[in-house]
Amino acid sequence: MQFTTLALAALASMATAQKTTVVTVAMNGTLTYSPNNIKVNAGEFVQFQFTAGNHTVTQSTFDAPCQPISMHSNVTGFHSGFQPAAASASMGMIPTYTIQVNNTTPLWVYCAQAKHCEAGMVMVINENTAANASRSLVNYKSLAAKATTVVPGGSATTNNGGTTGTTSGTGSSTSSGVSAAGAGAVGVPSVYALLAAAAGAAFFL
Ligand SMILES: *[C@@H]1O[C@H](CO)[C@@H](O)[C@H](O)[C@H]1NC(C)=O
Ligand SMILES: *[C@@H]1O[C@H](CO)[C@@H](O)[C@H](O)[C@H]1NC(C)=O
Ligand SMILES: *[C@@H]1O[C@H](CO)[C@@H](O)[C@H](O)[C@H]1NC(C)=O
Ligand SMILES: *[C@@H]1O[C@H](CO)[C@@H](O)[C@H](O)[C@H]1NC(C)=O
Ligand SMILES: *[C@@H]1O[C@H](CO)[C@@H](O)[C@H](O)[C@H]1NC(C)=O
Ligand SMILES: [Cu+2]
Repeated sequence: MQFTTLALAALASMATAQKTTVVTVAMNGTLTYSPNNIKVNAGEFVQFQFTAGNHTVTQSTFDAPCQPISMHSNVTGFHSGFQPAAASASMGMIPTYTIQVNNTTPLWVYCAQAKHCEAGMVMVINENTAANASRSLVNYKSLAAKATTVVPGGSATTNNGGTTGTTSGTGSSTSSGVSAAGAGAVGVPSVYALLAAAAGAAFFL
């Protein structure tokens, strides 16, 4: 965990003036996003770090949790694709997925793996219960418990709306991603992931 903190601190200071908020996926192997309720200013980044298991970060509407936002609106939304942590762990790295938040409209997020969403593996960026008291994380989670998970595109490899990469303290890194329009989010140039890895290397050589 230490190297990712350092890499992210370096990313925030070196790669961009915009703040990056880190969300740990599957901390301690649990079906969680930590933290699961964050405030992000327009233009800032959120980096999801997949520490265990084989999970996704996928956008839904509030009213239809566990299903791609594109099924229930004309928004494409973001989807990390499945990110198996073990494959990268053998190289001392973890997969990451980074989105840029365009505005403060609430972004509802779930994991599209098996029944993780039903089990409560959900989160919100910019919850706004002042605008609508019903649209809380607690209520989203309740709806999720009764929902049926759908994988975007029915594919295990779809990836849009952000940038995938790996973060490590070893100095070696790979980064690739596909950018696509998403509600309140936009892809991040892959240079960020590469700079983060390089910065981490500086601390650990
Ligand atoms: C992970 O483990 C640490 C140490 O036991 C604990 O403090 C933390 O709450 C756990 N986090 C989750 C999400 O389970
Ligand atoms: C991750 O999960 C997806 C969807 O269930 C599956 O297709 C893929 O094979 C899994 N990857 C690994 C490495 O287990
Ligand atoms: C998308 O949907 C919103 C409302 O749901 C509507 O205002 C907007 O015009 C639609 N955009 C397109 C391109 O269809
Ligand atoms: C508040 O959110 C709920 C759940 O999405 C929705 O049914 C309701 O219409 C919303 N209320 C207003 C005033 O938009
Ligand atoms: C987010 O920003 C990108 C690039 O500026 C834009 O294409 C996209 O439409 C924006 N999304 C929203 C919901 O405004
Ligand atoms: Cu999951």
